[in-house]
Amino acid sequence: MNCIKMKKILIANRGEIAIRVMKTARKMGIKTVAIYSKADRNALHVRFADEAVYIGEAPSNKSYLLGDKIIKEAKKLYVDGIHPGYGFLSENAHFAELCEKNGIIFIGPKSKSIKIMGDKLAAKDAVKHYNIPMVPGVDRAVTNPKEAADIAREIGFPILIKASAGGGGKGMRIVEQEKDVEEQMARAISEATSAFGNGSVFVEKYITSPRHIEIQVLADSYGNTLHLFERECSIQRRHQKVVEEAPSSILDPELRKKMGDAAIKVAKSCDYLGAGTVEFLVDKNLNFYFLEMNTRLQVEHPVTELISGIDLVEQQIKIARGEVISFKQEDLKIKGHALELRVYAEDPTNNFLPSVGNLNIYKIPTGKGIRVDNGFEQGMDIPIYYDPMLSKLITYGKTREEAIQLMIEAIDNYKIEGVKTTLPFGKFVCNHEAFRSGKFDTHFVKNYFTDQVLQISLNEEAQIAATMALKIYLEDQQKLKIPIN
Ligand code: MV4
Repeated sequence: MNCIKMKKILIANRGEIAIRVMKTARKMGIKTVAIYSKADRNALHVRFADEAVYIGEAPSNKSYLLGDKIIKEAKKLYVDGIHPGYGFLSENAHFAELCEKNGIIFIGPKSKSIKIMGDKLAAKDAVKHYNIPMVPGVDRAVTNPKEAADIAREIGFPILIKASAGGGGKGMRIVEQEKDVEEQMARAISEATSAFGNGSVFVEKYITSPRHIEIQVLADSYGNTLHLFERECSIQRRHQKVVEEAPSSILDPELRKKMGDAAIKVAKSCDYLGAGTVEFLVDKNLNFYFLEMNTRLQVEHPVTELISGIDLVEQQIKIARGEVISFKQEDLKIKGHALELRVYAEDPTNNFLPSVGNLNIYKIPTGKGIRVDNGFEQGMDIPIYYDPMLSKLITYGKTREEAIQLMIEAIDNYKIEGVKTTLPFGKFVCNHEAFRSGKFDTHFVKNYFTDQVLQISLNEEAQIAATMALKIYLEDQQKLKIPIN
């Protein structure tokens, strides 16, 4: 085994994920370097690190996205490796390459894998000889609306026009009938051009009510690739995941093995290294289709850690320093059930508008089966410049019911004042019959959630609290009136 020195790493990120990575580094005896912007001078991740360097002004393009500057600082501090977290530079193939060129290990895949999987058509091309189930459609750019209409007639409506460079649903257009193909295609191309500087689009059959299920993979540099089961990510709002869980209630061991094997093949198709995620759609008949691969550690990785007992950051670091993965596929077993709620500083009763301000009160729930990956503390201001995620509330139980019950209690014990958060929304999901029964798809939020439902349940809660207070008050009054003689 050809092991590389890794005594000090720089975490090119902020918030909860920077702290999450530092915790494992510390556990492994590795020194940590934080970077920070002007808005994050007093942030928790800065204080958590062994050393910290100021990078620049608050906007991310003047700080957390400055690859050259970050590498320059890393070299000054004799850093051996850089962990990019998620977002920011994590899927920037150029940055990964720049690290290597400067003699710093990028804790992630090779830039070639990032480049391939960052382009959906290149990804389709890479996996085409691996017998991976794909959504019916074409695996090349389509520019002519007549051609798109021909394809649509062949695969049948509805179709989905997608941008090759796309992400987060941008440049995506559902087309129900032939007469709309031309107009929607023009829109998809123009949206993709302005959002990604790449107008390349392709056509797929639209899977109407799918579940979004992803498989966690790990690959070392000795050809060992394995999977750590699935995460159910169907509960999302406008392409932003809100609640994730592992395992998924719709997979049985047989389907889990099939999807796991397919995910491993996707990883192999691009010579993957480290931790990655392969996304699939699963339709009503439990057919699954490869969508894309995310070449980073994902936000929702904790649910996989809890059910597998594997520290994914530790694996990333070990793989990056040239170690062999020390366990085999057969050693891995799912134990228990984990749920994650993303706690955003957004107002769920007002269209999830970012709710920035000061965390006047901020008390995190604790207890058995509760994990909070957090980036904030009481008294802090939430900067307006970045993603407004405060923390991830994660629960773990023997069964799904237990994890859900723990989540409801943990939400009640999470005390936040000063900003509105998605905590009440999480409770709405956990109490919803469709979620509890496991009968939901990617349209859950759109189908069941309105500002009003939450307002009603929040009012009911306020009502109950007020009634309780009144009851206690009256009882106390009674006690006081009891004659002493
Ligand atoms: C699809 C699809 C249905 N059919 N592709 C959304 C973002 C991008 N990652 C792919 N997406 C989808 N692709 C076909 N052929 C439905 C979605 C989709 C979706 C996927 C995962 C999670 C949430 C979603 C919400 C709406 C649409």
